[in-house]
Amino acid sequence: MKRCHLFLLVFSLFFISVNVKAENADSLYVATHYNESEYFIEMRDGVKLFTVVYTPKDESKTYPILMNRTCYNVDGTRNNKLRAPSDYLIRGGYILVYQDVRGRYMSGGTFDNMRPNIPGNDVKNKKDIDESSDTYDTIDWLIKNIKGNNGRVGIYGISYPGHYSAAALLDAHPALKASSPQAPISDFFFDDFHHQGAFLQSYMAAFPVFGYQKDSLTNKSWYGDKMMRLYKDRPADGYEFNLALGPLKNITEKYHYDNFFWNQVVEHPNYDEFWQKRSILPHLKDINPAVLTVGGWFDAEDLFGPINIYKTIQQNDPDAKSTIVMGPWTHGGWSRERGQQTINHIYFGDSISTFFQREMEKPFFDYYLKDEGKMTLPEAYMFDTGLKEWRKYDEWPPKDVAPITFSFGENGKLLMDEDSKAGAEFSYISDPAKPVPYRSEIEGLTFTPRLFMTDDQRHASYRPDVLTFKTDVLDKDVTIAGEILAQLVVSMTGTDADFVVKLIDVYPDDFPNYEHNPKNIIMGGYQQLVRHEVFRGRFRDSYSEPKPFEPGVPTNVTVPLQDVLHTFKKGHRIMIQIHSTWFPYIDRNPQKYVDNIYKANEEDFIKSEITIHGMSTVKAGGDLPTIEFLKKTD
Ligand code: PG9
Repeated sequence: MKRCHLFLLVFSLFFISVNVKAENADSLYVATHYNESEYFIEMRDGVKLFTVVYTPKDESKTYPILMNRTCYNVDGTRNNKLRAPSDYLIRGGYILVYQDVRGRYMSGGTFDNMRPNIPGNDVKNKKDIDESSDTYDTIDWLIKNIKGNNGRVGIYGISYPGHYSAAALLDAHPALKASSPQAPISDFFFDDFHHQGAFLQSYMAAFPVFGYQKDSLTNKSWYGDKMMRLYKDRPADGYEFNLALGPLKNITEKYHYDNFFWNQVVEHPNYDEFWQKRSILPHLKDINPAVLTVGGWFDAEDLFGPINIYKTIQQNDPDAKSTIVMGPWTHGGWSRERGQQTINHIYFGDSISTFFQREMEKPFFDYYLKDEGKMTLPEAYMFDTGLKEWRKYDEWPPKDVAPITFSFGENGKLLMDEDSKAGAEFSYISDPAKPVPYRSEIEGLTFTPRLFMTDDQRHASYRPDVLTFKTDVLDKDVTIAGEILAQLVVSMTGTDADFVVKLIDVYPDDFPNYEHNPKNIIMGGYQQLVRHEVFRGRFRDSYSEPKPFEPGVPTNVTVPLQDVLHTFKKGHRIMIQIHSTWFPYIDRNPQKYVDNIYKANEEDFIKSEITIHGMSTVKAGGDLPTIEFLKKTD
């Protein structure tokens, strides 16, 4: 088999395993307990969506329908090869349904990334189509045509399928009683491809999957040759490979020149109407079905999504039947059980995914779709990633938690609830030609970033272009539960900059090594990343109207980090790092203001001396005030 075919096979298996759960139920069980059938269900505009249906052979009773809509090919769930949902649900007495969304694989129509929702005052009769109307039409057909259903429907999915599970909530079909958006994408300007306006260059290789329309109904990928443009060289070192690429415009010229999604990203560098209309957040109102939103605290792809979908539903409808679960997982990790739950070098406990599947996910669907069991799920079921234990909350973020205010002292001292010395300044030279590596280890060309979310930050601490502040050794446990907001006052010699803010747990020097790690991974003194965020400074006053900095003028930049629940244990230290490049996780800011960084030239990339002024603070914990311009709909 040719190398490139072998690679495509490996890549497809990786992609399926990452985006559709590892095979849970053995095919023999499925073959002996289910009948499989396949349909092309007609939508209101005549487009037909390919749908695979598994009905229990035992026809003595009726069953709820549990559906999954995906852009990643339902072919993997045909012929009894189910990979979702969990084994508990596959063996739990449900009619299981899997559908290719519009424009993907065996379904008709045209694909649109994060297809804009078009609210209709009468969803049943609105003429416009979107994921909400496609879900409505599918449910309507299933209820009327699939024998043995009990008239109730649930939907679940991870990542893009998680987004479709959230879209199902909008003008929901009356039979839809429960939805579990898991690692759902909410808005591509804050999930996946961008963080607060900065482009995730670590996603560069993912674009072929989403940027070409297929020209026929097919259960095979049609973009493999575009993937190979990038992977044929099989770079061993993603940092070097991306640095050698130079400005982003070289990616357009060399790889993605005919990719419609890449070209949309290039033409829409700001949070304009193109992105705003693709956000699901403004539409999450009047939610009737029960919602179980699930996320991973160390999900490098969709962490913004679950947290903000849950918070938006809560804000719009405090009485909604809505629960959030956040556990020690990477993207979709809760669907995979390996016994020991480890993320890169860090161990979090055993059978954590099983606990979620058995004690949270299955009881949720059993209760709302079958009236079985009791609803004992809390408002928020959150895993403390420092104590490594589950916690239940009546509200999230907790309002009864007083935030800690961190500020920056001399000699790298991180101050807690203590002001920095008047006039204190901390400077570094940020050089886009020598960006801060985002990994502690060498990795090749990523499809998406993953393992850095708990990575050791000592390689960054040693660098002069990384400001590192740490507390004294803690004499008691310190828990941070809730939101984090960095309010920086910055100045620079350039006219644009990015700001990376990191919250880090520094282990004691005598912390024992973990058995699952290679011998060279020293846990004593480990600087574990707990939370990070990136902010492209040009968007400091508005995501849709960027502006340059004035050299030398102290300027406010607010960096909202995603929520955490982490206890820094006695004997540990709390660390905060600030820097302005993080590569190739994000693209390099030229640091000379240009209108569109995707079209910047080599000569636009300049060194800049950046100063963080002492009045900067990082507030952590509790329910912090929402900064007006940070609201996602301008
Ligand atoms: N949110 C994930 C993703 C989207 C786009 C590119 C790469 C990953 C996912 O759907 O798996």
